[in-house]
Amino acid sequence: MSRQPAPRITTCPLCEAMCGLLVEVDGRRIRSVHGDPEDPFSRGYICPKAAALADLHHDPERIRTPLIRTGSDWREASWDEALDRAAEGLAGVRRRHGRDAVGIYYGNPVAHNLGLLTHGLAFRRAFGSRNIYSASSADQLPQMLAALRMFGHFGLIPVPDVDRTDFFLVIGANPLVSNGSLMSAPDMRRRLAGIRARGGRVVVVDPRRTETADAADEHLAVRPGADALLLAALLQVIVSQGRVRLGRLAGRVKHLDVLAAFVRNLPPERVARRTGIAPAAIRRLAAGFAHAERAACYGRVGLCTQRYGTLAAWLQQALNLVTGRLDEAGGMLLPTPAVDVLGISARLGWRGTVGRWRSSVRNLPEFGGELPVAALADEIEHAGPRSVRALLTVAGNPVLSAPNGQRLERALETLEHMVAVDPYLNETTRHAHVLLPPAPPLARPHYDLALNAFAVRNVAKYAEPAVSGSPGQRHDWEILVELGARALAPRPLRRLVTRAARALRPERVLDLLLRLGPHDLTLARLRDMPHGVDLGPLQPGRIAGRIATPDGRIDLAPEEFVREAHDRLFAEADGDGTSGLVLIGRRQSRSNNSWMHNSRRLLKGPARCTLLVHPADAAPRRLATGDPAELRSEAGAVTVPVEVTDAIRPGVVSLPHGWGHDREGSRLSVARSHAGASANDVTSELHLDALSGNAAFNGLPVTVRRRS
Ligand SMILES: Nc1nc2c(c(=O)[nH]1)N[C@H]1C(S)=C(S)[C@@H](COP(=O)(O)OP(=O)(O)OC[C@H]3O[C@@H](n4cnc5c(=O)[nH]c(N)nc54)[C@H](O)[C@@H]3O)O[C@H]1N2
Ligand SMILES: Nc1nc2c(c(=O)[nH]1)N[C@H]1C(S)=C(S)[C@@H](COP(=O)(O)OP(=O)(O)OC[C@H]3O[C@@H](n4cnc5c(=O)[nH]c(N)nc54)[C@H](O)[C@@H]3O)O[C@H]1N2
Ligand code: SF4
Ligand SMILES: [Mo]
Repeated sequence: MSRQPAPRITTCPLCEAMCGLLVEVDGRRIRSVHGDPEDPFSRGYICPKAAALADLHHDPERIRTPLIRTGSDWREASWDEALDRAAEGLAGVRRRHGRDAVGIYYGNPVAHNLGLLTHGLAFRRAFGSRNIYSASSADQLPQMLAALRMFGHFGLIPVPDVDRTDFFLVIGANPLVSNGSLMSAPDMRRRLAGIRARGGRVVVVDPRRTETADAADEHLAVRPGADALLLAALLQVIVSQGRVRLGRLAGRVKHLDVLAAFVRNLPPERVARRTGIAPAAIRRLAAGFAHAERAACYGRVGLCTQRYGTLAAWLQQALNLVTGRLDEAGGMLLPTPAVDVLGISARLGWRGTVGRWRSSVRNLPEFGGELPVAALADEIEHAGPRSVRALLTVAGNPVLSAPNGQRLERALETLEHMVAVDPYLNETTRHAHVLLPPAPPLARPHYDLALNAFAVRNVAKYAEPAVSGSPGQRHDWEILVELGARALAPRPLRRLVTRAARALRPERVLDLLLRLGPHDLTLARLRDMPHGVDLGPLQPGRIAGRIATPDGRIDLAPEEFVREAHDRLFAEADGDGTSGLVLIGRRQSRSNNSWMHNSRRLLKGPARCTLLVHPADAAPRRLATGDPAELRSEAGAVTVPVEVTDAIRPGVVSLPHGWGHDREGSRLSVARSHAGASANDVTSELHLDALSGNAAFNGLPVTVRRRS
């Protein structure tokens, strides 16, 4: 009998919850993945996706050798040849058309990848292109812009202190399924139950009665895109009843008067029709939130990815501020992560920038060096001095993730050169000329540099690779280093540049950053605590010292926001907005954005990519569960099976994104057999949050009809 080796300890890199894992390994084979009961943060909790990390690792269709396109087919190539080809293509376009002609898209998994975080920024800067894109502008950009204007730093996004709050107001988020976002908090079910067990309240504002709403005390089925109005009305009630309490930040806040004057015109009665929420319910919510001993108003993807995303993000934070919830225990706090990313970036002068340049076609603003992904197809298609002629995608699948994926897909076909750093030949990467596949997650060291800055407890954990790498594998960061040196450094210097950049391994950078951090940690000390270390609850009183506006005060009513609100929100409040159907999205426990769909274990069971339709909308269209329906917008149409349910608000239909795996030329046979349709074949790149340029996936006007 052979003895089982001890399981390897690591962290799940699939979502923001940072769950601790125990991985049983047999040689090169992963036998099982379990939750780590000794992880001080997740305490054994995992979701169904963790086990699928083994499927990802062993997936025969995961690309392991670089590929070079030959017409409509691919051939395997050595790293040397593939990197040369990739770099020459990028360098050639740069030489012929200038530095802006090379575009880069960084996808969501970058945030979970230590090496891409330590080396990705320098790589991007080295290219010096104004055509940088990322998933941020399909996600949390409104919250970043609100943070920049209010607090002076785009990363100053406080986290709900869920473990101590008595009133948790959740707007446009479904943490029981998503496992939390800008709120790393494994096992949200336990945490929400904890709030209720100590006599607190959970209120969910969402057009769908979600899993989180089911576990809450109250669900308010808001109409999509009306959150800014709802928040303004909550503020109106609080201001008019004299319940403003600025708390410890009182001396640091300006423009309360401007905010008060603005919300005065938006009482509950005026917004009731557009929000779909009765004035009495709004008043009750305002009173409950203001009265609670400790309260936190949290908003996420549903709040951001809508036409008033930035206004909603601003008013969400304003509500926390005027009720004294910001910087208080049980309210909204700033973590003290072991790597102080906020402090370091502030010291380096990276507080955020807006509008230093604009997209060529629609004049959308740059933010933090990036243009909105909703502008990418424009910037490829138009002929101009700054148009994108070559594209590099790193850990991104924008054909399925960006609004109007079909148009983007057509644009990709016109590129002179495209390189993808990605482990799969999928809907996006099939358009590449060179595919550079990184080592899989369980073969890399792990530390959550970004997500710890948004965790509901201060924790730190470093994990060695759970599985030894295969010969010849390259990590993402190594691929970027090699690619950058070959594309940008003069030939005689390439070896030197590569060697210097490779010597600065992510672990070394991490060690340095830990030493600069507030907990006196080093990599060596973290190595001695392989399950991770608990660094205590979040501390109140940290925000004041982090305010980075020029006058050192928090702006409760940034001028640009108030102007935009005046221009559009009042019209929105009084507009009809009742005609026709609108589309929203949803996330699912056994799905991960646009990928992880090649795991049989995750995909088994009934079809997931269904259109939720309320009975009142289904009946006149003669739609029953299982019927195929055509979902159409001005941008495009898909056919999807219907699921009739009263969990969705009348007038709203919901389709998850990240599906549509039936495109030719991808290598995803399991995903193909559960293809579904891409929600982003229907969403529009023209439907935006005007202030930030963030995609407004939600609240899009659509029609639905039966397909025979
Ligand atoms: N309609 C609609 N669209 C949406 C959303 C929505 O709610 N509705 N949500 C938006 C949001 S919040 C986001 S974050 C975006 C996400 O959209 P993307 O940025 O496209 O990210 P993913 O869909 O996660 O795709 C990940 C890609 O990275 C590859 N990959 C996975 N791990 C690694 C790795 O370690 N290294 C490398 N190099 N590649 C890797 C995968 O194979 C896949 O191609 O989608 C957005 N799109
Ligand atoms: N299992 C799983 N987990 C994930 C992901 C995944 O794909 N699968 N993706 C990860 C990523 S990239 C992210 S960013 C996070 C996102 O984390 P969350 O924001 O918690 O995730 P969603 O489920 O998209 O929740 C958005 C909610 O907003 C609602 N909504 C839509 N429109 C509106 C509106 O106008 N107003 C209001 N109030 N609500 C609205 C939707 O019905 C939905 O319930 O999840 C992460 N975790
Ligand atoms: S919730 Fe699931 S996907 Fe997210 S980190 Fe935990 S195990 Fe991984
Ligand atoms: Mo996201």
